[in-house]
Amino acid sequence: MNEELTRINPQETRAWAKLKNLSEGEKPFDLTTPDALSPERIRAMKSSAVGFDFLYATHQITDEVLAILQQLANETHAVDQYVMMMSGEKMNRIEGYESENRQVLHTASRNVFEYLSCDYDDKQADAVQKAQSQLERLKEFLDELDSGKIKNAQGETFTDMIQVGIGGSSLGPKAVYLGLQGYRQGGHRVHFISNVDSDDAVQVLREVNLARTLVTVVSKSGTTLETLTNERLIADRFVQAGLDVKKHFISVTGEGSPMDDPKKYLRSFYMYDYIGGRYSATSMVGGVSLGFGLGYDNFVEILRGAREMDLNALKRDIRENIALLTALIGIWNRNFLDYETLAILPYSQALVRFVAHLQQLDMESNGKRINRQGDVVEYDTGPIVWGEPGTDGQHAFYQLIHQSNTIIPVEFIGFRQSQYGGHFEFKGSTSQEKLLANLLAQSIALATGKNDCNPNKVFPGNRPSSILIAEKLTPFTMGALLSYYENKVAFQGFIWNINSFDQEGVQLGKLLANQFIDHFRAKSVDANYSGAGTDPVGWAMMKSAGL
Ligand code: G6Q
Repeated sequence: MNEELTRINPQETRAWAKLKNLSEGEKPFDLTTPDALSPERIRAMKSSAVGFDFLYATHQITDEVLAILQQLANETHAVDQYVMMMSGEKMNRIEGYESENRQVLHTASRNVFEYLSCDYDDKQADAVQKAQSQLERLKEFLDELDSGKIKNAQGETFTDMIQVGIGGSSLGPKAVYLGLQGYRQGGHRVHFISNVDSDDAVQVLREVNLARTLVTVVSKSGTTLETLTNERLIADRFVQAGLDVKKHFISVTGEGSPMDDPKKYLRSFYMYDYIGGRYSATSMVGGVSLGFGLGYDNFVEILRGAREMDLNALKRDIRENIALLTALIGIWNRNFLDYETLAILPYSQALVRFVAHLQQLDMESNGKRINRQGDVVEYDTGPIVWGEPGTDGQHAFYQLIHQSNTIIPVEFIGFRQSQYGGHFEFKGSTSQEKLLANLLAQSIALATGKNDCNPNKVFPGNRPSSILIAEKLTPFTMGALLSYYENKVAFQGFIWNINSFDQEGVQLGKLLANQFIDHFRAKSVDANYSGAGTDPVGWAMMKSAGL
């Protein structure tokens, strides 16, 4: 491993200094100047890959900025670091300190087609082989369900699956499942339970016939309290209904975790420590429920799309590598134009939970303040990511994006065709045309703004955005979109010299929650219990909250 590449301080590169000069010295490209958005600019600032067109003329960039962003990518060896990650180097580590110290191999979970072993050092070979073998086991299992070899006690097939898991063990698969409702197979439905709020579980349980329901419990560690609590709650319902838990429950867990117990489950699948939760939708974490809900072939198409996008990430020219280009424009916006947040606005109802997934992917990965040597960094890292599907958002929060003093860069996502192909025409245009017209209009409105003699009707403009557009949201496109964002986040982390693959920031809250749980437990067995002696602050909070 060339460790030097994971020690580069981006602030010390020549490109960083040049970008600083450009952003401070001159005014960055002003989208409101007359003819700023020429047809030539729009045509030139377009990159295409894996069925996506990425339109970025509506960012505050020039060819000069792009050239220096390319230099920044080169000086920080962004693509070389990506190759190191893909090849199985231990990229999840903080040098000189205790850390997860792991390989980062989510890309291996979709490197299951033509294996290009000559391209890389073969430290990923074992992960690829494991991914292939898990995929074969999944196919076998889904075939047995389809053929009726596996049935319930009444000899019926299964109609529903509940995925129990939280964070990375839920968000990605749920976003993808909801994203591909037009591709559901066999009338199968998948439900997701994540929150330890029992209302989440009870609501789902009311919607299914337990006798024909499978439950997939997903936890890499096998110790996550929310997931274990929900598993037990659901198992209790099965027992009350006279059903044999072992014939309905499946596990997806790490090898050797407390949940790795074949005696308890109908079938068990593995997830591996080299795949982080938020990067795991293309592993068995997504595989079991997506395979059940959308069919095995559609799951394979998701993998194919993701794999194609991973291969695009190997390109060194930023105009050809759309994830890297988006990452760099994001760095320009974050570090040089000082924009703190990023709105991701899909013009596709199917992507209703996709931004929630991206929020975790980006903010848990890059919401960091120390570099890979353990030093506090002197520059901003991951932005605050948020968003909702358009056009609903337009009637809600776009006011602030257009007219407040806070500038929010936007990444629009759209598709030329709808998933179901309904061509309802009203007032001379279809619903899809109206949707796309809105998407394009928003991007132009944010960029150019509008003058008015009434100050309340002035749109200042010069607000950056980009459009990522594909033909249709298919399983292949969905897989490519997942990987595009995973790669964007990883590229930003490589350039910022931070570890995008751990999540220490969630630990403290977990630890303190356990202290409160201890208070609740003690209170339930001893009416006179007072935690004030051991934990006066926590106890005062509990009492003040009436608990
Ligand atoms: C994701 C995080 C985190 C994790 C959940 C669930 O990258 O690691 O969100 O996925 O905490 O963990 P388990 O799968 O171990 O239950």
